[in-house]
Amino acid sequence: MNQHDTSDQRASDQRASDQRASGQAESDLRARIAATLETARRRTLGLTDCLDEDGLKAQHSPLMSPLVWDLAHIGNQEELWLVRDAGGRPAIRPDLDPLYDAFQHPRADRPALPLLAPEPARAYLRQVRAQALDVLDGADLDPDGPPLLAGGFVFGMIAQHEQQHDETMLATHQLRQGPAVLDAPAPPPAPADAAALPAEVLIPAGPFTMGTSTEPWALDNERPAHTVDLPGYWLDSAPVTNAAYQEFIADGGYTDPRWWTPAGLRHREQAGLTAPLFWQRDGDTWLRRRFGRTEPVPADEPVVHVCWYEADAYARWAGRRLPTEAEWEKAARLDPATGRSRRYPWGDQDPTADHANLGQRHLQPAPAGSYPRGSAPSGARQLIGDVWEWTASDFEPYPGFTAFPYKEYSEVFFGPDYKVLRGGSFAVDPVACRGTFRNWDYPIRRQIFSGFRTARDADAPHTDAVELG
Ligand code: AVJ
Ligand code: FE
Repeated sequence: MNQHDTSDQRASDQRASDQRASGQAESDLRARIAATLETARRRTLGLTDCLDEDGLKAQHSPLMSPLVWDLAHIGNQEELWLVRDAGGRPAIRPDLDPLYDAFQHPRADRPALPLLAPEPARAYLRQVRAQALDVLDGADLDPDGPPLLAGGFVFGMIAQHEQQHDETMLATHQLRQGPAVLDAPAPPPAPADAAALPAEVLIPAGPFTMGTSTEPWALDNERPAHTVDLPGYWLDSAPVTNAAYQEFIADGGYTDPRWWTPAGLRHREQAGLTAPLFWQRDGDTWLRRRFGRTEPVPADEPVVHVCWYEADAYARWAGRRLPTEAEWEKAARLDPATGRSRRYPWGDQDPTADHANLGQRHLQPAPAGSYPRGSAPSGARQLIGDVWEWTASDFEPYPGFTAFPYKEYSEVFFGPDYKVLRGGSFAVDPVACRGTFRNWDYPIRRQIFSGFRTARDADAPHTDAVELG
């Protein structure tokens, strides 16, 4: 064999080994997708098997769909994207498309639609899933292939869609009257060092990379990566607690017009806001209803079920402000040692139970100061999990945004009507939560698992920061 043959042989060996490696990577990815879809389905069934037919068909709040609508809508989106679009297969139930199109019927109107009853809806989900898994088996997931399938994007999108509805369904459970049907262990108590955490951490001025162009399952609104330069700012080490929020209430915060924007004031009066949703006064103490049980409001837990106007008013009362979305993301992702933006506050590894309170493992936030292993380099904790954090920012596209794969996922919501929430709650699965993930809602909404933390400019005078306690 001459020199030439040998190098040809080496090149061909290398190609064969690359193919084996990429074949292995692709079968690992296929297995991960199947497991991710299965996790979502187990949660969907867990949230719906626990209620009877009437409980699933009822509208528990005009803000929410009946749970049977979410159920079949999950199946319909999976049919549209995985069976028809990715699989190129014929429609299974085209007659269902208009019923489960979120844009054709507002939530309040959905109970009046001729919806599938629970059992047929479950059968439809099984039928769609069997075909979706069959499509997955034959799909070319090459990261350099067509964008819908590249790296399994559309499968990831549908798993995230189902998990987002699982969070919405959990919010419906929280609004539902009647005896408790869900149960989960309480999160662990705060770690010993939580009480000694500084109230706020400094994020020095400078640029960072916001958004992503490389995360394979990132949705269109998280793209593309771009540089944002920020002045220095201080950010609360942990989300604002119930204890701190009670001080705002006790100080007359709800009725003091100094703390509210004109729109906030109007909404506060119209809606009669006096405390977070699900709270009630009992003599000198506050109680809350949580998934059908009434309990004292835990002092050290992040406040949840507040609207943007309440968060904004609290921040002004505290002599502070809500962080912008860019400030939130810089604190959550920038590694100052390398200048690189990471996937999560702790690094690039997927979240474990030690990093964050995610995935409906617990049906409440963990005490402020929890999850030291999930800390950001700045020392800020619980940026991921526990409560969605309201930011000061409107939901706007990043420079260079392109709608993908459909305008109705993000683009139609851009503009000043919606505020951005970051970081995910105890109710969202890790697949639909990361340092770049953007959620949005109207500033009046508070049935979602929403809390907040506050910030101030680095050059602003220091006011009495509220102690974590
Ligand atoms: C991203 C949570 C605002 O629930 O309206 C579900 C997610 N999009 N089905 C929503 C979504 C389509 C969306 N949020
Ligand atoms: Fe949906």
